[in-house]
Amino acid sequence: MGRIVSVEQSPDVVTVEIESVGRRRFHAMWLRDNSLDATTRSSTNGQRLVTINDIDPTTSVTGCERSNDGTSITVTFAPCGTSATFTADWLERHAYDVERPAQRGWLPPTIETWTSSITAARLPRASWTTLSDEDAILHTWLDGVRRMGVGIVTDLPTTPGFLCTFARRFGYVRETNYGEYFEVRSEVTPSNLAYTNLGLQAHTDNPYRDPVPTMQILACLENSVDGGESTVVDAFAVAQALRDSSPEHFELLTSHPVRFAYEGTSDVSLHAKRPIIELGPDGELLAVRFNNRSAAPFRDVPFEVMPAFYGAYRAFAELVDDPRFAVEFKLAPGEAFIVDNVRVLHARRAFSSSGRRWLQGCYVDRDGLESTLRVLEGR
Ligand code: NM2
Ligand code: OGA
Ligand code: ZN
Repeated sequence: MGRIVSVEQSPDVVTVEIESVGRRRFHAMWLRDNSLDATTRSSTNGQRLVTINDIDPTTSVTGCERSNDGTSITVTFAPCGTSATFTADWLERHAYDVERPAQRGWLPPTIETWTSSITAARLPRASWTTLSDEDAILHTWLDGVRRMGVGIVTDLPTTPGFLCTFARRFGYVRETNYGEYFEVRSEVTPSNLAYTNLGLQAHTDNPYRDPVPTMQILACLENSVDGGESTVVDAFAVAQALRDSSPEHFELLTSHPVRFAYEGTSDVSLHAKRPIIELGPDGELLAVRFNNRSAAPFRDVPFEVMPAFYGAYRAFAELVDDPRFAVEFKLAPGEAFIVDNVRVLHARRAFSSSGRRWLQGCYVDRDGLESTLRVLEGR
């Protein structure tokens, strides 16, 4: 942890020099708004007690004292007259006077993109026998899932619905029209092409839903068919590869929304309008939505741009199908995988009608998983 070696103040800005970090500037207004004193933040739950309108717009810094050991500074403000202490560690973690990625489609350092070379052996993997009651094992596995966007669990009971017990170990199940969980097996009158023995191109689930489910679990109860292998593809790696090889294609897919729809049963009509590659306002790569079965007619791309847009869509899809991005495995009964459903695509190979294949699936919200992980990390 860095020590504050020096501090300078002006009415508008406090500048701290943090050992082995560097110079970081903070505005008076920002420091006042983020004060951690008991009149600004509730000491029981940490929530802010004041609104921005409670803070004088002319707020300035009238004093700034460094503690003798350099672990904190205490800042005094006018005209309110309050003071607040900020630790070096807190200032370092919340600094905004930092270099930012220049390139659109950047990812935070918590994310590691991957391609086929990692192979299934290097996917985050844990056994339910230990994951179920050892927090250290859960912590390591969730950390891997956050970094890679995918994880495998083995030794799950093949009791129907057990995947929800697994999901509740770290998060909350997201119920949809498909149920709390759903049966994935070949049916005579399927309400969805997933419920057939056809191969499925790598895809994200439910892009026709807004908000889209952010995680999916698929658990295997039976698998004695020929075929039916599972594949996962890191669509963040694909999107960045597209950006690096054809920036104009990347630009097209990020700057025009497409439509997705599902109307597979008479009681459902789900529609959403979102880009295939979604960037945040600061250019961060946030989400990919890709599903050939539920793509609806695109009608938000101008007539003049549509041919180029199709070129970009095809270029992206060719990379999605390129084996150099795919990691393949075959689920055995008692095994399950989880994917970040706005990052990692999943596919399956077609399978024979001889033998039996039975998976169960459910959706989970990623924010709950990340919350559990932060708590395990000690925040
Ligand atoms: N199922 C498995 O998003 C999709 O339509 C893919 C979803 C039917 C819940 C399949
Ligand atoms: C799904 C799906 C894959 C499989 O149900 O969403 O993609 O292996 N299934 O059956
Ligand atoms: Zn799917």
